[in-house]
Amino acid sequence: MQEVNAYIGLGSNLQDPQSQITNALNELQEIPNTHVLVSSSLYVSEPMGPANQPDFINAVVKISTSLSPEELLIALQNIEQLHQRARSTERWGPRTLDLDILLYGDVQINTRKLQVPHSGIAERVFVLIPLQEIEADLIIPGKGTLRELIEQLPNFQLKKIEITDVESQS
Ligand code: A4P
Ligand code: MG
Repeated sequence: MQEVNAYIGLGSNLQDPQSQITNALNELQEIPNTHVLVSSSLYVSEPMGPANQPDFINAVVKISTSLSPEELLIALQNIEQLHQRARSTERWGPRTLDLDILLYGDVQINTRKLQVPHSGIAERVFVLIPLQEIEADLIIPGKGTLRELIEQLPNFQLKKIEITDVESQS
C-alpha cells in the first residue's frame, strides 16, 4: 500500500504527563510500516471539559504510514493500553494517554469507529497550534485551512514548554 502522511494528537494529564508523552513518541516510532517525520513541542493547557482535573500536556506528530486508518487506530490503541489507559465513563475526563488520528492524508471517514479529520479538530487550540508549528500550510479536509481555523479561535491559554523547562524538570 502507498505511504500516506498522517497527523497524530497526543494528550495526557495523569501520572507524569510529560513522560507519558515523551515515552509515547518513542513508541510511535516502533509502529510497523510507519515513520515518525516531525514532532511538535509539548504544550500545557487547562482542561477542556470538566475543570476538576489536572492541566494537560499535548503534542502533535506527523507520520508517514502504509497502514490503513483502521490498522493505525488499532496500533494507537495498543500504545494507549501500554500506558494503563483506563477508559473512564466521564466525557472528556482525565487520562494517562490519549492518541487521536487527527488527519490521514486528505481522506474523510465518518464511521461509528472512526471520524477523520478528528471531530474536534477545528475547535481545539491544543491541536491547532502544535499542528501549525509543524505544518502551517495544512488544509483540513471539509473544514478549511489551518490558518483560517486558528484565526477563528477565541482567546486561548496555551503554553509551549521550552526545552530548558523540560531539562530542568527531568
Ligand atoms: N475514534 C473516532 N475517531 C477517532 C480518531 N480520529 N482517532 C473513536 C482516535 N479515535 C477515534 O476514544 C473513543 C473512540 O473514539 C475510540 O474507540 C475510537 O473508535 P477514546 O480514546 O476511548 O475516548 P476519548 O479520547 O476519551 O474520547 P472523548 O471523550 O471524545 O475525548 P477527547 O475528545 O479525545 O477529549 N483538554 C486539553 N487541554 N487537552 C486534551 O488533550 N483531551 C480531552 C479528551 C478532554 N480535554 C482536554 C484534552
Ligand atoms: Mg481518543
